[in-house]
Amino acid sequence: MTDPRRIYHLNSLNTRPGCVIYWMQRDQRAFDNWALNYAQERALAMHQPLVVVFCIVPGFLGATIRQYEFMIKGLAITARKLGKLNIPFCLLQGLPHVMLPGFAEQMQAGLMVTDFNPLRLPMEWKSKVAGCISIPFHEVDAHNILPCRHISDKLEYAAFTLRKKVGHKLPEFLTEFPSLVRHPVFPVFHELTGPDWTEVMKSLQVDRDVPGVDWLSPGENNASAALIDFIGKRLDTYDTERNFPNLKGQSDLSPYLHFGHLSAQRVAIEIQKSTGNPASKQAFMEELIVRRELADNFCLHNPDYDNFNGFQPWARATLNKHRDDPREYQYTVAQFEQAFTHDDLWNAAQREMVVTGKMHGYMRMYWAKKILEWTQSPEEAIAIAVYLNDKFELDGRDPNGYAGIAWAIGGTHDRPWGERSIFGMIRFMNYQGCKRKFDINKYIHNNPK
Ligand code: FAD
Ligand code: FO1
Repeated sequence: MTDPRRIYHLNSLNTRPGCVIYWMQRDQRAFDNWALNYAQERALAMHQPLVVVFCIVPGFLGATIRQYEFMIKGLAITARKLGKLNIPFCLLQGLPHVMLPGFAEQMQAGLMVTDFNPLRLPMEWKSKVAGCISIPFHEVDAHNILPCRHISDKLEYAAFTLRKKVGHKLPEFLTEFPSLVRHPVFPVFHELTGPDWTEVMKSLQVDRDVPGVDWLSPGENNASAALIDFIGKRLDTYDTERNFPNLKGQSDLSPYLHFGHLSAQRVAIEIQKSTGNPASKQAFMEELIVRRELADNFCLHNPDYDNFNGFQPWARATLNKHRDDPREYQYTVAQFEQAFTHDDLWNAAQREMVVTGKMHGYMRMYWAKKILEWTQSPEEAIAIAVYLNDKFELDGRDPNGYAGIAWAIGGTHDRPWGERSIFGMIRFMNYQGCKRKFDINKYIHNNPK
């Protein structure tokens, strides 16, 4: 059974007999998906059909054809898996509150289930849908191992405050998943022909200037293969190699985790079972559980997660104090986007993101901090960092990104450091520091103009 602490009622209506709809958004997978498991539990209890629906909304937070192609190819794979389990997958195109009420009527639904997402736009979608439907509407946290709404009811100050809450509760939630069963009831009325995926891709109204990437393939199967590959080949050196941009020390799982092709809980279960180097396992679980779930907590409890007002008071004060400090360099968003700065290392990081759709984690810190240094204000810096991150990163438009940018530019989840110009007491990083840490010429050479 799905742990009730994962479930949040978006309205207070009681379930009535009828088809159960899972409105899939963030957790785009058939397996290891608590929201889908819960929807099936409820449908089986009422001997009702179960239907999965996804609403394609063009232009989501600046996403381009790069991210939509990755997402849609992944959805097609999940749709096939669901079809084999007698669970139809329906694709709607348009705003959820416009499309879903009619769909629920048509399906004579008795319950709508959706997954958890702390971002402003998906939350707005949900409250609008809740206002337009007359059936119970339940949200299930299928993204976090420890349900975000349950593990903390406030904005956590830093990793150590959340880690304390995660620590002793983890075994309660880090459990195996129940398996989906072949659904015994199929909706009798509704021509449930699968979507025409080619047509969907062709008709999408999105920016088509950012090419897709070919170094990783989308969908649940490729995500599971990537996890097995990481555990087998790179987990052991994660703690010593993950922060070196010239090494392939990270897992490269973030695009799969972002689109929900892979469950973080599945990752944690498999890492825990592995016989790898304990220091690496611990380091990885810290990032996967504490850092990642801290980002969801940040976005859920901080409405200004993507702007200056969302910084801690100490950070706003120190950045205000240094607001008028002279900037030795200053660039426009176009110059940043074209990697036209004076700094060859920063330009290489920008090119890595533009070309591959995934900048190395260590370089993301340097990259964002230099945008603060080379723009007129922290507000402009955040706007540019969010714009570029969400346009080019496969894993962009994610709480991890907003928390990462707030950390780099506004000291979120960090502490004050020695005061200096422009940064004030926000942690500083510089070219020399990178030069001392790794072979920057090799990194620059690996990300050519
Ligand atoms: P690994 O090191 O293998 O980590 C495994 C998983 O742990 C990641 O997939 C992620 O889910 C989680 N994780 C690791 N580091 C962090 C972190 N610092 N914060 C939160 N979760 C973490 N992450 C995104 O998913 N999307 C973004 O748009 C994004 N933008 C960032 C911007 C800046 C300025 C900074 C400083 C960080 C950003 N991050 C972002 C966080 C982190 O850099 C990436 O999650 C990581 O590099 C993804 O690569 P990986 O999966 O190979 O990481
Ligand atoms: N969620 C949807 O429900 N519909 C969409 O059309 C959609 C597009 C999209 C494009 C890029 C991207 O990175 C995410 C997108 N999402 C969409 C949301 C995504 O599944 C997550 O809910 C959010 O990114 C939060 O992590």
